[in-house]
Amino acid sequence: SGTRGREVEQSYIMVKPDGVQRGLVGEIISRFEKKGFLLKGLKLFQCSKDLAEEHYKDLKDKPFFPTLIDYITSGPVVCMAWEGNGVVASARKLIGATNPLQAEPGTIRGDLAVQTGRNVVHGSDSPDNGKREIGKFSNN
Ligand code: RTP
Repeated sequence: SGTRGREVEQSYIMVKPDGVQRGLVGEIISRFEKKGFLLKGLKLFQCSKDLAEEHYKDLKDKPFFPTLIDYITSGPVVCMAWEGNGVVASARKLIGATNPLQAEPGTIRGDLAVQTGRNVVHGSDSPDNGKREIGKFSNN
C-alpha cells in the first residue's frame, strides 16, 4: 500500500460563528474528547469571503449560498483537526442532521440548535475532504 494507507483519518471540524458567539466551543470540544478522538490542531480564525466560497463551492448554485457565506464570515470560527479511525463518519453522527429540528437528541445539533442557517458546527463528509479542508484552513 502507498503512503496514504499509513495516515490516520482526520476530520475538519469547525465551530461556526454562532457556536463561538453562544459560548459552545468547550461543549463541542468536550463531546469529541469524551468520544475518544484525538485533537491534532486548533485555531480561532476569521474566515474570508474567498475561503468561505471555496469551502462551500459545491453549494454555489443554491439560493441560500449568499446567506451561508455571510453567516460563516459573520464572526470568528474555531478550526480543528480531529484524528482517529472512522472519525469522519463518527463526527457526522455526533454532529447530527443538517436541520437541527431533524437532528436526534444527543447529537450536537439536536441538543444545541434550532435553525439550519445557525447549526453551530461543520464536519467533513469524507476522509479526502477532511484532509483537503484541514490543508486549506491551516494555510490561510
Ligand atoms: P456542513 O457542511 O456545514 O457540515 O453541513 P452539512 O454537510 O450538514 O450540510 P450541507 O448540505 O453541506 O450544507 C452546508 C451548510 O449550508 C447551510 N445550509 N442552509 N437554508 C438552507 O436550506 C440551508 N441548507 C444548508 C447549513 O449551515 C449547512 O450546514
